[in-house]
Amino acid sequence: MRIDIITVLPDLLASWFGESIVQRAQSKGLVEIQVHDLRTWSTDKHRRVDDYPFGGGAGMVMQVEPIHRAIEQLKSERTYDEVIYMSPDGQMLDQPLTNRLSTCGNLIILCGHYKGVDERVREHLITREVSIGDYVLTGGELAAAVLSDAVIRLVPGVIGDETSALSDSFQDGLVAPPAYTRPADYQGWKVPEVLMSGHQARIDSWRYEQAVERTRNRRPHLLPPEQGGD
Ligand code: 6GU
Repeated sequence: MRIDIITVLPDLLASWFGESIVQRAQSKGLVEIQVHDLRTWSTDKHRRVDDYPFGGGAGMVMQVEPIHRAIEQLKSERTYDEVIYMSPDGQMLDQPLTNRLSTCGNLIILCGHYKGVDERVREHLITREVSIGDYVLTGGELAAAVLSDAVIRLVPGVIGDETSALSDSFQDGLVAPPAYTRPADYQGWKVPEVLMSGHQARIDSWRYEQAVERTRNRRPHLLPPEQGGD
């Protein structure tokens, strides 16, 4: 999988992807992340990529031309499955969307800034708009890092224990059950007996019940109505 990120803050993202599990995934050749400075495609001598909004009002708007040139150049080099624009009014990122994107070969992610992009970018160049929650960030970069991280960790081989991505919170529509490790009794705080019983079927059903109970309490919208969802 290859992800091309277009941003006005390339150093910020490059440092994030230069560390951690994502870096390991890149050195293993499982994913390739290329961060591009939008200013590279500016035609302005001051390398500007934004301008005042028509009709007036506060804040600057990112111009269509540099973004168009950036996306066209990338598209001339390879085929992309999606051109994603990170925006607080986009489709909410959740595990089903993350799963779908993890099966893609090549993605472009455009990070918004200022008062956002010229609407013609969204009309003509973008295939999907994604938000990471109902709150406003100063730019789309952190959101792009969140989306990329969530997607990359699902690529086979990226995280050590492959079954662990499948047993994540949300992966089966439930949050994760409680987990414990040694000691079995810490100053009187005890681990549930069933986990030490060695009886795998009983352990599995205990974990399932706990996951359902926790989902009902914390994320009822994930459950179907017959399991107490809303
Ligand atoms: Cl994708 N961008 C910005 N600027 N703020 C956000 C967001 C994205 N998602 C949630 N808040």
